[in-house]
Amino acid sequence: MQNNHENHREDVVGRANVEDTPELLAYYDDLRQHEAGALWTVANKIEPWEPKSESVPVVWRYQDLRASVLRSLELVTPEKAGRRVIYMNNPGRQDVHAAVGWIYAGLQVMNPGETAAAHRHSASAIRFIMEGEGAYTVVDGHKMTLGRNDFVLTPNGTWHEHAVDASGTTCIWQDGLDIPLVNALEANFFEVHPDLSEPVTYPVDDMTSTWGNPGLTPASGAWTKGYSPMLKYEWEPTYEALCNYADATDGSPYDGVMMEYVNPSSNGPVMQTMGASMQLLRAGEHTQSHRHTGSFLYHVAKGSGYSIINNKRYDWSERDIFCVPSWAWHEHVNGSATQDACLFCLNDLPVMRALGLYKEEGLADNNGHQPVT
Ligand code: GTQ
Repeated sequence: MQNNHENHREDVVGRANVEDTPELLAYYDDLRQHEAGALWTVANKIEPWEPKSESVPVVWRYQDLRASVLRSLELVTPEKAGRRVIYMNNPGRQDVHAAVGWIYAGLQVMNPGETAAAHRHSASAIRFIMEGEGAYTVVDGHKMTLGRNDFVLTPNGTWHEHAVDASGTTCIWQDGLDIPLVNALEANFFEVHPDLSEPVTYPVDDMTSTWGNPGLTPASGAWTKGYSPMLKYEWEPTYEALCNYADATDGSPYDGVMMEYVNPSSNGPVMQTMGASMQLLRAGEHTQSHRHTGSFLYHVAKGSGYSIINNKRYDWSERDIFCVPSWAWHEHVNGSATQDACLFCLNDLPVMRALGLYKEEGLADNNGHQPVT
C-alpha cells in the first residue's frame, strides 16, 4: 500500500525531467545520509496539479452492516471495549482509520441500561441517532435526550458519556469524529474521567431550550467557546425548517434545499473542525454536478435515491452512509417521484475555509450532468 501511495504521488506531482546520471545518483545518496533530498526527484514544478483524494467513494449499506453491529452486543461490553463501535474503513486509506479524508466514522450500539464511561479528548465528535428509544448523552453536565435523526455534539475537550435508559430499547447511532485530522496534527490528548461519570448539573436538554429558538438569542447568553452552545439539534424542527425553506426557494442547483447547522452565537459552523448540514431533495429532483475541496460524509436521514460520484452511480436508501472525497464530482438524485429525501452531511468545511483552502466549481458540460461509465 505504501507503494500505491508513492505511485499516486508521482501521478499527481510528476518527476522533473532530470536524468539519473551516476553523478546525480551518488549525490542523492549523499543527501540521504544527511536526512535530506532533492525536491526535483519528488515534485516537478512544471505541470499543474490538483487534489486527488486517496479516499474512494463508498456506500456503507445499513442493511449489510446492521446485523454485524448488533452481533457486537454479544461479544463485548462497553466497560471492556470503552465504546462498542464498529468503524467504517475507506478502502483507499490504509494509513489511518478514516471513512473519508481526515474524518472517522463508526456505528455505536448500546443496550438498555448500559453506560459508556465519561472521557474527553481533543478530537471533536458528533452523533447522529439511527434507531432505538431512550438514548442520551451527557456533555459537561448537560444531559441530552436523543431520538431518531437527532444530531448531538461532543466538542473537543468536553467530558462526554453515552447511555440508554433501562426502560429504552437497543440504540444505534453514527459517530463522526475528526480523530484522523487531530492525530495527523499531533495534537490529540485523551483521558478517562476519574469517576467514570460526570454528574448532570443542569436541567435536561437545557442547551437546546436556551439556544434552539428560531430568531431569538438569550439576552444574558454570552458564549465565547469555539463550539456551538446548542449541543443538540432535533430532527422535527430541522425537517420543519427545510420544508418551510422549500416553500420559499428553488434551492441550489447543486445541493437542492440545504440548510447548515450553525452555532447560534456566531452563525458559524457547529464546531471549529467539522460542520454539518441537512439537505432536502424534492420528489424527483436531480441536482447538477459540482466539486469542491473538503471531505463529505452523508447519512441518508429520509428517502432513497442515488448519487453520481466521479462518473459512477451509487444507490442509497434510508440509514445508508456514503462519502464524497475532496474534489470529486457529485450530483444527487431523489429516486422517488412522490416523497422528498433528506441527506445529513458531516464535513471538514470549517477547516478548509479557516485555512483558505476552499475551492468549488460547477460542471459546465452536458447540462451539468456527468456521464455514467
Ligand atoms: O463516543 O466518545 O466512535 O471517543 C470513537 C471514539 C466514539 C465516543 C467513537 C470516541 C467515541
